[in-house]
Amino acid sequence: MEISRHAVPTRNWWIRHGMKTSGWFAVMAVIGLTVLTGAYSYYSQSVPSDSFGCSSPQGYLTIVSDASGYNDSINQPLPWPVITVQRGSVVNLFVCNNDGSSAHGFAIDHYLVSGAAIAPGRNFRVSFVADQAGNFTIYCNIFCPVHKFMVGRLVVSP
Ligand SMILES: [Cu+2]
Repeated sequence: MEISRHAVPTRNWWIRHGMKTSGWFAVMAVIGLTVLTGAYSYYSQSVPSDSFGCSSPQGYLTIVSDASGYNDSINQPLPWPVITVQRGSVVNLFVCNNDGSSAHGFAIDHYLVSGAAIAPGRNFRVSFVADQAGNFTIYCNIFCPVHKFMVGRLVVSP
């Protein structure tokens, strides 16, 4: 009688402890999965797989920014690229950051003064009416490894 009374609580203690332990592991597993899922969705938002490669949308002029500047501008006479449009026309630009490691900026005097900082693998679209004629500098508005080579020009002819 005495032995069984002692034995039962001891055995129960181990069972309860075992259940608590497996319960704790289950909680940790759920937390771990949640963290992993969160990390995965953050990662996939940061680096969309379809951005690398820079396939241009219909009707957009494409500017690829990477370690070679804008459209290989480090190997071209600056400003590069030079985009020429008629005054009054709609300008659709697709700026694609194809750089695996560095963000690049994109700004245009008068037309896109606020500029955009484009993370690696991301792209940026901008459309505007070229309502003012003249020469407008296209430039990178954040510091990056090829910063001084990121100088292009938008020419709006009258
Ligand atoms: Cu830069």
